[in-house]
Amino acid sequence: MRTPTTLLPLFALTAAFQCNPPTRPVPDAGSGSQEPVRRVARIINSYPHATNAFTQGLVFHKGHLFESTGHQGTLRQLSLETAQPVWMERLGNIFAEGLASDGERLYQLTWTEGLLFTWSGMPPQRERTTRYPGEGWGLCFWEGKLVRSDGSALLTFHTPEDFTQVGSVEVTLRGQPVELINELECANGVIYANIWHSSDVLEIDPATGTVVGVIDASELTRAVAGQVTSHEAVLNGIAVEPGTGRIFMTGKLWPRIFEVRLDLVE
Ligand code: DDQ
Ligand code: CA
Repeated sequence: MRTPTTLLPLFALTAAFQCNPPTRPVPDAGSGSQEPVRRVARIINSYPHATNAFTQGLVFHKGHLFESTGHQGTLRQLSLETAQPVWMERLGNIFAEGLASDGERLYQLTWTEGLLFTWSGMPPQRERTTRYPGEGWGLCFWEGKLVRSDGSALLTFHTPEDFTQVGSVEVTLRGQPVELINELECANGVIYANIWHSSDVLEIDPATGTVVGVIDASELTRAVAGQVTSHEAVLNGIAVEPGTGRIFMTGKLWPRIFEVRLDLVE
């Protein structure tokens, strides 16, 4: 039994020498993966948000801010002046999810009901209900297609007309799949995405699924930390205002909607 113990230090030394690069480490050596840029979300403005709004989708539509909420689902038009919605429609016992605009219509997912609601007009009226398989989490509109997340690492692309699936990409960070992709926002050439129960927001290349940026939004979760009680009151809700480029973020049951600036971390 003495032989292995005396041999061990020599073996460990040899293994360490073989496994560690002799000089400086090479980032992403051999993996072909891409190192994302790092940003931090800084709060530059703060507005009231209804603390009964279980935010699942946030998007600008025809110049107004709209929100989709879960549990006893709603679609609501918001103003930044008051937490009270300007306009709201209740969906009864339907858990509404991601919300997207193609400029003409609003598209609203449901979590497990398998129903997509299409709204048109102002105030919006429910025009169509379309069935789809699987779960609905986040939704945004990119180059003529609706992009859906479903809690996995997959983003699926659908036609707005009948929600036929026409493609998909896997979201990968440094070559590894990222699960639990939630609320989405298509803007600035990327898909911004919340990860469920995380204060990191991803920037995803829509063509490949590659995460090209990671935004630390923990300043927002810290700002509401003392004001939310539910464990499910997580960051969820990203909207970029067309024209101005202003970026808004909120969370489920949060008392505030924040306007943020994204600063590059050098
Ligand atoms: N999702 O947003 C991650 C898709 C759903 C979050 C649901 C968290 C609350 C669970 C309560 C279940 C009551 C039907
Ligand atoms: Ca959004």
